[in-house]
Amino acid sequence: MTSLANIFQGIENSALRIRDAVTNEDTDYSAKSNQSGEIQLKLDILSDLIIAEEFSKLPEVKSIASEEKEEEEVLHEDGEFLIAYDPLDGSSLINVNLSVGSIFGIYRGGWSAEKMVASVYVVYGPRTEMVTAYKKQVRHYIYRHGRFKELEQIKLGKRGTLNAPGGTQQNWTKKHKAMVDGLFSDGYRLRYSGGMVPDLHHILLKGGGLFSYPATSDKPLGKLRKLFEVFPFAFVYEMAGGEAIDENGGRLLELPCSDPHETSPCFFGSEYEIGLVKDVYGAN
Ligand code: AFP
Repeated sequence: MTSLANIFQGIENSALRIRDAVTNEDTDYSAKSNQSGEIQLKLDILSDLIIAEEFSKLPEVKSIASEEKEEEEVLHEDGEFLIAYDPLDGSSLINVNLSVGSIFGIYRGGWSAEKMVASVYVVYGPRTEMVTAYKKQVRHYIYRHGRFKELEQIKLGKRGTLNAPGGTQQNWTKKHKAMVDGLFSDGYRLRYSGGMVPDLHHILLKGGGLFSYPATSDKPLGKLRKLFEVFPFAFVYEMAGGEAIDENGGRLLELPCSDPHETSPCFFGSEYEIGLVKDVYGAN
């Protein structure tokens, strides 16, 4: 197996263990909070440990950075890849039994977005699915009868029908609210669960739409973390034929990242909806 295939296998192994934990363990809070100040569930900590343990078995993994850890951890000095991950995104949704996910960005030679070589996410819902973006292909797998079975590759249409607007409405700017209202007036349907992984997966599988998490009055730099959430999904969306931009209309994958826990306003979607964002935000 190639080194990356070993990493994908390590992610599959982690995913099955996390899926079991999500199904069987309770959803109590721990006494700790993460770097972003969010109180961690015991399941966040357990998922983080599971992934770190699986990657520590792979000599190709040089170091890991996790949303749940303060600092990068070196696993194998001679390893080739760096992996940033959010072990259990949306974990506050588990006790209401909505879907959650794990997100991985795989880098070679540094943590900057242009050094990303692959990205992967796993959705834990009624079914467990995995999506890998690598070498211009977005592959989709479903866990069925004891193995991940490959389905059709994912491709976004030029224009979709779904609208997933993140953040609290009262904290949106006027132009953002006008844009969201405009999409609804055009017939777009609201699809927002509060879990980035299932919400972005939904848009990818239904052919297109827009997911936005803008700058808001309470979070002027957005909520979603570049390294753990934004860059990996930007990589998937671009490879699926969509676009992923910030509020200035630039590619998210060209943003600098000086701190692993840095955030950015972000927009992911198909060509038509991203064109609208650029119009509204004055980037066209
Ligand atoms: P949690 O991991 O705290 O549940 O947050 C999930 C998340 O980071 C991301 O998955 C969602 O898209 C986003 O937060 C939702 O945030 P809002 O509730 O502010 O829209």
